[in-house]
Amino acid sequence: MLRPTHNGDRYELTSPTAMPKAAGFLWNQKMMIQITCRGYATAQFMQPEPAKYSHAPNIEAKTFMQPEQNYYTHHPGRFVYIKDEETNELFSAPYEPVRTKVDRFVFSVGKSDIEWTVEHLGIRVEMTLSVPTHDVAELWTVKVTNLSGRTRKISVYPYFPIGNLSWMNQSAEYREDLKAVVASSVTPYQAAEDYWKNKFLKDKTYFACETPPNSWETMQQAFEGEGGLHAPTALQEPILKGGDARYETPVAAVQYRIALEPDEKQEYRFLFGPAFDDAEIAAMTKRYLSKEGFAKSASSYASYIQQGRGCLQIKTPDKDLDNFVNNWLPRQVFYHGDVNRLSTDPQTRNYLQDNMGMSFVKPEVARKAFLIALRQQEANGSMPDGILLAEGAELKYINKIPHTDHCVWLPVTLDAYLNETADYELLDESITISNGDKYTVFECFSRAVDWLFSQRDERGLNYIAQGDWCDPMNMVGYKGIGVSAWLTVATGYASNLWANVCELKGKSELAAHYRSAAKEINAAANKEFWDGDWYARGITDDGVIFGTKDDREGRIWLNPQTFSILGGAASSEQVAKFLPQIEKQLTTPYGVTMFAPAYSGMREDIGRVTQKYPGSAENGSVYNHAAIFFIYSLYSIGKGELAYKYLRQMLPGPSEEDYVQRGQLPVYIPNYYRGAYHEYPRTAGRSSQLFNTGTIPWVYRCFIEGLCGLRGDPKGLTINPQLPEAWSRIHVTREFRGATFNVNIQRSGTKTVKVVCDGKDLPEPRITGIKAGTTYEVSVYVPGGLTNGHRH
Ligand code: CEZ
Repeated sequence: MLRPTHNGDRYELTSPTAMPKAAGFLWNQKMMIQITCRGYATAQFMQPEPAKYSHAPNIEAKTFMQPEQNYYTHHPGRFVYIKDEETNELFSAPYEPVRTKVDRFVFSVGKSDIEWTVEHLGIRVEMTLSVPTHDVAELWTVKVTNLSGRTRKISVYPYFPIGNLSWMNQSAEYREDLKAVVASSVTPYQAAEDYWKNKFLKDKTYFACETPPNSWETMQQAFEGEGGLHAPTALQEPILKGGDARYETPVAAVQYRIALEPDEKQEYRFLFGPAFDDAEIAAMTKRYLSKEGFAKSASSYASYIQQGRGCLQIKTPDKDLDNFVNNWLPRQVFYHGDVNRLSTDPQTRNYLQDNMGMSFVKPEVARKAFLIALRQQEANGSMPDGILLAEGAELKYINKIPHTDHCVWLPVTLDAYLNETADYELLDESITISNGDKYTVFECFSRAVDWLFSQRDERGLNYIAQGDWCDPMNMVGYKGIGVSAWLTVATGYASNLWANVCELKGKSELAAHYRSAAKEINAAANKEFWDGDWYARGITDDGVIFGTKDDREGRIWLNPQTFSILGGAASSEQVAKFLPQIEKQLTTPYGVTMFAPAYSGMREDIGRVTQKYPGSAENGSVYNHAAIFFIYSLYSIGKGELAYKYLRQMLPGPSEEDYVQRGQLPVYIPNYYRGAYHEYPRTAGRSSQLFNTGTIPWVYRCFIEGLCGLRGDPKGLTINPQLPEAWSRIHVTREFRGATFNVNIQRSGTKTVKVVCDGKDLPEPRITGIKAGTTYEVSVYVPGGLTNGHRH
């Protein structure tokens, strides 16, 4: 039903019904499209704010991507109807809207294209989707082959719904001069000043055909008629009527009436996307809409995607894991780092973490991101809720709500960047912040950490305002009193990390200052939040501590435990107390949940997180971002076995049962899998299908620095692999500071890690004096003999 092909470069799903929401996604810096195996699509483009060119039939949908988004017959999608002209039988590819049980179905997700092969009634339909590297458009190829061994008369009808573009003005017609269905609209607005902003929006959607069709229909209702989308009325006639849409919902449906000899094939190409005017449609058609244009674009796009190949290739006993880590994980890292979730004002913590991933893929991009972010630092050292990336962009939605954690992510993400690059010169750059003051990058970091310390109550605990890392925890501290246990121990972590950097920059006094500040804040956390077996999550405006054993819901939360490990608040005795509690209360077969039990209804002193459906999103799901912090913290204290167990659970599969339960292809990690494992076992494990998540750079970091143990330091590469018990050896290729390391890691009788580099025994497990352009052959021997018979 589901298998990797082409060395893991693609995944193929051979059923349209087993995992109906299974999807792939493609993007460039201006657009993104997610499309399911059944043909439903969600596409966005930037102008510069996110916009759509294919809508729902009755509203102009202007929402975010929804978790577990639901599809329905009229949902935007890309389809091809096939009609047998002799028998009038009908089916559609890929599967919707007709939903015929076909003879063969393959949904094949690649890194730079998505394909379907569908066979029915002796006809094969192959559909391929690709996107350009720099422009906004979908490039579609549709091939039709006669497999029946006899001459056939068929009609091929691409059907691309455009949906409701505007309640003010919308229409569509077929334009012979452009060989395209062109839908026109006016983006609705009310305020006069918006006219001047909207004037240059791309209010047209076009469907351009390389081969002129025999007929067409551009009005949704005329196409569908009384037959409905399962058997559209227009398809019952020999020829589409060539109708237009006059303030009626537009559609792009065209017809090719053809005869095919046995084995004969017809190939069609289409371009679907938004445009400002006719001239743009003509120019796009000229650039792309030909066999050569498509081929050129495909190879350029493949090399763009290839830029995200990352710095790690692994060969372990787990082939599915290798596929993911070598092929798909760096792709998702690159997606986040290269397009910032297609937002003009990414949340500051997202922006910094997405760019943390770029430290491993394109470090120069990560470097630039620090500068862009710090130029927006406030005069008091705080960071804004979002980082503005486009001229004229504004902070919107969640970024208008005060969250108190953004400064934490500066030292945290800098740590990864410096490990990878040792670019300590970054700290000497001088920049001008939001109010015009000039600082060095080093000073900006100190000021950010100082700000975190300044935002504490008399007990030394960090205020939460309307949220910390957990966005929807909006009512713990909205009166200005409530505090966050997570943020308190995370401030300790940030302070310690910053102290390390101060030390390396030769500022020992400052280093001592930040170390003692961390000690002090950790002591406060221990005094106020330690509940005997684990840390609480916070104290509300009314002084109520929560996330403790007295709570029926939200009893134990992962984040405060995790960051108490990372920041040093927790002693090893405390860690030994809470780890079994996490195991007992938070683990599921689909990963470790962010807290449990999920809230069953609103707690007005905690906020809207408790109003989310129990087990979904932040309300007690396997929220992968929280889970990966935890896994990272386990690697940091040498608990590689446990870390790996949770890490492996983050990937769908490899059993069929697991794939079906999660409902997602192993080509990305979603932001959550449903939790509430005990309350709602039927839905537990179900994927959100959202591929935007801060989880990703941390997963990559866990594989590189944790499992493979190949972590950069100021002078070289420190080696400390943490192989899962069941593995006796792995092979790793690691690109690092311009050099290549071929590393064989194996278990041996050694007590400590031993490294042989290019035939020489090293005195310590660390390679220094690395020369760019060199390939190093490295053997690493890790403790743990080969006594266990189950090892691979
Ligand atoms: O958004 C994410 C944020 O982008 O939620 C994380 C937070 O750390 C990320 O910065 C945890 O709260 O209800 C909400 O506002 C939610 O918070 C969502 O918007 C959430 C989604 O999962 C987005 O993918």
